[in-house]
Amino acid sequence: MSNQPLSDVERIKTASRLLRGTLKESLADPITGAISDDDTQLIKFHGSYQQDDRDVREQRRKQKLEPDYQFMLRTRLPGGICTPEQWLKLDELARTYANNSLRITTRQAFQVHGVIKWNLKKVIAEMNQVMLDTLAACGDVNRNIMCAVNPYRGELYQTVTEMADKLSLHLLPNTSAYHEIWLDGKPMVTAEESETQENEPIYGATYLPRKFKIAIAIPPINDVDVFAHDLGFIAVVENNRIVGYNVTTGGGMGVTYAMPETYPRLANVIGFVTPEQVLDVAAAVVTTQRDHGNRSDRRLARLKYTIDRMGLDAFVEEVQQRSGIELAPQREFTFTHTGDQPGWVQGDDGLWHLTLQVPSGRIKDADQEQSLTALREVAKVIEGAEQARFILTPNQNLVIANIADQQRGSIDTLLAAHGLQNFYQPSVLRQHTLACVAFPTCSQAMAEAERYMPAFLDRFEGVLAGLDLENEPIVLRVTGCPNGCARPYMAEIGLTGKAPGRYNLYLGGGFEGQRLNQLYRENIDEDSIFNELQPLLAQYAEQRQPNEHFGDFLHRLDLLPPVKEAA
Ligand code: SRM
Ligand code: SF4
Repeated sequence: MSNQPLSDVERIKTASRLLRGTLKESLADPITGAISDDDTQLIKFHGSYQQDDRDVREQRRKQKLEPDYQFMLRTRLPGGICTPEQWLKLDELARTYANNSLRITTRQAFQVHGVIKWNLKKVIAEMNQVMLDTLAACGDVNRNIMCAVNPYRGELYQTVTEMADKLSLHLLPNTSAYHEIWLDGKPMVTAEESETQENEPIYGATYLPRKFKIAIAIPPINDVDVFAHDLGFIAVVENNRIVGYNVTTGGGMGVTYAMPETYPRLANVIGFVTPEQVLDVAAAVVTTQRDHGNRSDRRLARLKYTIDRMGLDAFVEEVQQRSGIELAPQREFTFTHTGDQPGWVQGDDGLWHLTLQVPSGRIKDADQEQSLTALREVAKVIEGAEQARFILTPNQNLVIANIADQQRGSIDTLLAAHGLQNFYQPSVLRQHTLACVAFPTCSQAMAEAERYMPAFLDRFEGVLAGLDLENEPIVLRVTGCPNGCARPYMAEIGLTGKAPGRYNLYLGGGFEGQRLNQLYRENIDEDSIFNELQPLLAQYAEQRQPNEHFGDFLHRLDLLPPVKEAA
């Protein structure tokens, strides 16, 4: 561990009395739409970020008004699964208290944006009425657990989603602060007692040095991007039963441009565990990071840096000692792709599942496509069906799951009536594209992402069509900054925002999510992006081998610059 002084966030966590801070006082303060600086760090653990509308920031500054403060709320939703009743509640909250949209995140959660301070408590309390919470959706704790989305695989799917639930509960903060602050729960302990009588058996009083992320994959589909996670479990299936999991650790995306010592990293496979061993191994990885992670510099605090500092062998040894479990040798696995397949598919049990491709995960009523209304109507239709579920995918898409044959027609009719035909049959490019939120809500955005996609994709589709490449799947991911919220460093083509209208271009990631891409050009505008891509794509069109992906092609022909050894 570092000898440097602790970061300010560590001070705030230490003083917070297990995440209480002065949040109650901040919420009650009538003078401002903001909360105190320290509380802006603590509220993340409760699933919210203080933001302001960046589109009007300058105008309000000129008018000498405080920024247009508002809050984003993110749900904890293991595996992205919710009931039609929960959907209807979120839809109502989005229209009553937020910006008339629901956002499916790249980690299978919902976000609502634009909630003002005075409504925050109401929104969380109403979510609670339908058994939804936002606890630990952000902050230095384990975040929403991602889980493969394949409801058509019956029992296998049920097994992994149950595991995601168990992991989420096992690693949930123990503090009753959430209950007290948002749900008017009676304080279980007084402020003074909280330090001695309430404890966090896994996290301790200062939680983790940094965020922590877990995913569960079922090969051959790597929809969860398991190698981008701090901790991952790859299901090993024998005779249609999950006999255990290969364990992966040390993945992560975030980079700080000015700090060459920061880097994206693919997780390492460290061994195999049985289903009974999963919780203990997960807790051992979490507590190893808790005790060995960097608490001085948050930019170097993720598990990937802890592992590289300790050395992988020493890290694995520590995990084995803490859990009392010796990891078995890893089993074989093969991944074929990361994305989702839109359209209807029938499951092992005869029920039907419809995957809809939702552009950048944004559900809203636009002129042509009214997805907010359409999905509200669908939720009403399937509300009575006990098994029906909505499942958010790691690719910002949506599955309407467990639908009886006789209900398919009415769902199709409703979606068509609201202009969602393209959600069934997006272009091949759009099917493999992710974009983060970025402007106007994200405080970190340097360039547009979600809002830029429609125009960028139109132009890109034109380029691909001109080369007869419109049916070649190419993974494209765009973010407004180097934090990597759409996992751009795993993409065959990745763009990360540098300044308004300017991006870094990364090329050569693996279609299966098992290879990082490489920085190809820095700080270029849209014309330059296409000037760079055009000749490479033209060469790909001419010289690719059957079924060869663009990223693999760039590597085979040695068209990429040498990798800089970040670590
Ligand atoms: Fe993220 C911060 C949005 C998935 C890496 N991310 C943010 C914040 C909260 C900005 C901030 O700090 O003020 C963004 C809020 C924007 C907004 O207005 O909504 C934000 N991240 C998102 C979402 C909504 C992107 C999306 O378009 O879906 C995703 C929410 C996931 C969820 O439901 O929990 C989201 N973020 C990711 C991912 C992808 C993943 O986890 O699979 C990553 C890369 C993987 C990783 O963590 O290594 C990611 N977000 C970051 C980072 C960089 C972390 C790092 O290690 O350097 C930050 C900045 C930070 O933590 O300081 C960040
Ligand atoms: Fe914001 Fe950057 Fe994440 Fe995009 S990648 S949502 S711009 S933090």
